[in-house]
Amino acid sequence: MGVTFSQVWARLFSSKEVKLLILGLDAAGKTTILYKITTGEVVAAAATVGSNHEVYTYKNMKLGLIDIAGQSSHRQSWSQYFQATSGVILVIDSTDRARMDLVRQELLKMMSDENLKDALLLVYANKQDLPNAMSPSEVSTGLNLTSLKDRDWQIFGASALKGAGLFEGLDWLVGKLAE
Ligand code: G3D
Repeated sequence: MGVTFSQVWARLFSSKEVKLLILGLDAAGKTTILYKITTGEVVAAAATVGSNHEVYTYKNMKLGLIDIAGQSSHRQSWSQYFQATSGVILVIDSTDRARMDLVRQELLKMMSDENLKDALLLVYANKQDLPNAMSPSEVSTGLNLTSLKDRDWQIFGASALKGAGLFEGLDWLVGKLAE
């Protein structure tokens, strides 16, 4: 998966958006993360219908962040967004032990999609501010991340509410995109 100098140059300085999808089950914290990153605020938002799209320039990279609704009825249409995606930001509610298996299955499904074969995977183990949250390492085990072959992935503990961990994750992603 070689990236030439001219590709890096184009990614860094062209006005083209780097497409990043924010995915995860409903109530994982996707919309909260989108607006915490782009506005610095925790914005009270109604449940996402379809998607929210924000453009955010970070470290000279123009990121097109697309937060897609995660209810089961919407998950079937996730793949419609996959084309030309550079990275997936998977948001996990770290307190939601009951649905870890479901997220793992959804992750496997999306990672096997041809349109995402080169996409980076950033996982936010969100809601770390809550006392019953699984640690990032527990979430990683639950998702079986180490089984993902030929995939650049990284997991970060995060709290969208407190703003913790979000930019550490974004730094990793942008660093990888610039490689
Ligand atoms: P979604 O876009 O993935 O569906 P939302 O999820 O961003 O709408 O968040 C769902 C609920 O989780 C919201 O609470 C939101 O405030 C809360 N939430 C998001 N991130 C965190 C976090 O890091 N910690 C805690 N404690 N809560 C978080 P409401 O009450 O509005 O439904």
